[in-house]
Amino acid sequence: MNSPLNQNTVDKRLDQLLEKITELKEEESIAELQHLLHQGVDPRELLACCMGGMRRIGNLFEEGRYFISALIMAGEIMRSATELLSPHLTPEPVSGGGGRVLLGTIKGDIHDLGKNLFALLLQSHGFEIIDLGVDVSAEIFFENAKQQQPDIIAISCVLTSGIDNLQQAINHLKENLPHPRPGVIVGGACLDQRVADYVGTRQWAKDAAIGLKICQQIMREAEGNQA
Ligand code: B12
Repeated sequence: MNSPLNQNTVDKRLDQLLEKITELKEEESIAELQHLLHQGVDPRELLACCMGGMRRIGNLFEEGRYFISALIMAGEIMRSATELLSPHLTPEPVSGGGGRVLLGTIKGDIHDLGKNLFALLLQSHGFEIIDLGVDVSAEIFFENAKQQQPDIIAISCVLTSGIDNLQQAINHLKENLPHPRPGVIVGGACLDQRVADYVGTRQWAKDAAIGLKICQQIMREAEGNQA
């Protein structure tokens, strides 16, 4: 659906939405999101605006102007926004055709909103998700990988303080899983090339859409090896 609002109006409304989110006005933010969605504004633009709000709240927290209660409220806003936007962001879940993905957030980290968005995107492209939740240790990833035999293990890491646990989990999986080993992909806000090198993985993404492409590539390579 094309938006009846012109781009200038949309940009202005998105700026206002960003302000509302940053000020932690949950009800107003969700009402505005609903309104803009009905006006035909691209849900990806709306999601990007919410994530921008999260970054601003995070920065205010770092500067000591917001406290932990603000992060909790931010999480609630992001959860409601994701619930509202999800059906509009991805096609209907497709069953089969992708691969099996064992997914979890690394030990010490309880952020799950990004992980859940990534799971949703994968499901809508035919992947089956086995979600281990948050605060998942190397041993739990390993035990589940042994039992469930996934094609891919995907680990979310948002906190910088989770990086050592991430490295430990990747080493544990590399050392103990028998060949052919599932592909491992890591993702989340704290990932960059330096972190990926440090934890010992080639496959990483800061963004769920790039993560999906990498998972599809891993599946193509695995099929190529079987042929
Ligand atoms: C909401 C929030 C919380 C909520 C989380 C609620 C929840 N259920 O997830 C709560 C209140 C629990 C929380 C707690 C804390 N938080 Co917090 N939190 C945030 C905040 C504001 C938003 C996070 C969010 O949901 N973003 C939206 C999602 C959709 O984005 P995302 O996670 O980046 O995910 C995207 C990608 O990264 C990717 N992705 C994610 N996972 C994966 C996995 C794979 C495999 C792939 C491919 C892709 C992928 O896909 C998503 C879409 O593209 C951020 C600020 C920010 N800049 O993001 C701080 C932030 C992450 N938190 C921070 C901190 C410090 C904390 C605390 C330590 C605070 C404290 N003193 O207690 C605790 C830690 C608790 C713990 N042990 O985990 C810091 C982290 C700094 C750092 N570099 O380590 C941030 C950056 C704030 C800041 N600027 O200081 N937090």
